[in-house]
Amino acid sequence: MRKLIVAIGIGALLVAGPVAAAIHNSLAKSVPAADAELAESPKTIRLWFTEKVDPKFSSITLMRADSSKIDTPKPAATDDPKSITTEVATALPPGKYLIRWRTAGDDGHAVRGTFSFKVK
Ligand SMILES: [Cu+2]
Repeated sequence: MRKLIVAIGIGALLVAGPVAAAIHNSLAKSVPAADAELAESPKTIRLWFTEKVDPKFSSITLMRADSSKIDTPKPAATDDPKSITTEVATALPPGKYLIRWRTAGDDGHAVRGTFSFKVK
């Protein structure tokens, strides 16, 4: 009996594992887009996720290529509950920039990621 229960438990894990991973919140798109080459410095950064996000539990960090931070306000809500935004107060000189984001999904799991864009 015990072996059967263990077998069922392992079976349930095998089934649930990939499904649970697939339903984690993730980044759907962004402006600037990943690997974008912009003619002008962006005035805002906006991220769209696959699930609703709470700006209070989210961060958007803008960095230069050397990982030094550029101050941006705390992320704000938008008209879309799956999207958050922040402002870029000063014009970015030509170069490569990184956006590091962090948020949580409906299940409370923290998710994070990084992408880059260029200002020409
Ligand atoms: Cu999750």
